[in-house]
Amino acid sequence: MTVITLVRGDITGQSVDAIVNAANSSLLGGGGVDGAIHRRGGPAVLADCRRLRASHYGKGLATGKAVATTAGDLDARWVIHTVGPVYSGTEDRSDLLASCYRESLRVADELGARTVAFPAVSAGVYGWPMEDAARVAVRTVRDTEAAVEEVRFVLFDDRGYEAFAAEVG
Ligand code: AR6
Repeated sequence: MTVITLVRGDITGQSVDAIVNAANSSLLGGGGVDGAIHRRGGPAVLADCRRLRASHYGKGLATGKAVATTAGDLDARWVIHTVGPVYSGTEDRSDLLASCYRESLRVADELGARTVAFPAVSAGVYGWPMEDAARVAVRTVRDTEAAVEEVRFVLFDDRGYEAFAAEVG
C-alpha cells in the first residue's frame, strides 16, 4: 500500500528516490518546479533530457506521459518528468492530469523507486485551480496500484498545503 504524506516546502530539497518534475513537452527546462530542478540538478539532468529528445521523443513528450532521467546533483536518484495539461475552463482535461500521476508511478515502479515526491502538477504556470488539482492528484494516487511505498506531495505555499491536506483528510 502506498502511504501519502504532505510537506510544505521546496521539492528539490527532498531526500526521496525520485522527484517528479512538472515539465513541458520540450523536456528542456522552464520556470517553476522545472527551473528549480534543472538549477539544483545541474547539467547532467539537461544532458539526459537532450539524449531522450534525440533518441525517443523527437516531437517532445506528450501531455500526460512520464519519463525518467538522472537526478544529477540532487539528493534523489531520479527525476521523473511529466507534462501536465494546461487548464481549460471549457474542456475537462482532468484525465490527462490523472495520467501524469499514474504514468509517473508506473515509471517509478519500473525504476524500483520506493519514495516519490510530487509537486502540484499543472497548478502553477499551467493555471489549474489548486483545490481541483489536489482532488485529482490525491484521488489518482489512491486509485493506482503501485509498489511505491510513499508518495510525498510537496507544496510550495500554504494554499497548496491546505488544499492537499483537505483531500488527504
Ligand atoms: N517545489 C515545490 N513546488 C513548487 C516549486 C518548488 N521548488 N516551485 C514551484 N512550485 P509549475 P505547471 C509549485 O508552474 O503548472 C514550467 O515553466 C507552484 O507554486 O512549476 O505544471 C514548465 O517548464 C505550483 O503550485 O508547473 C512548464 O512549461 C506547482 O509547483 C510549466 O511551467 C506547479 O507549478 C508547467 O506548469
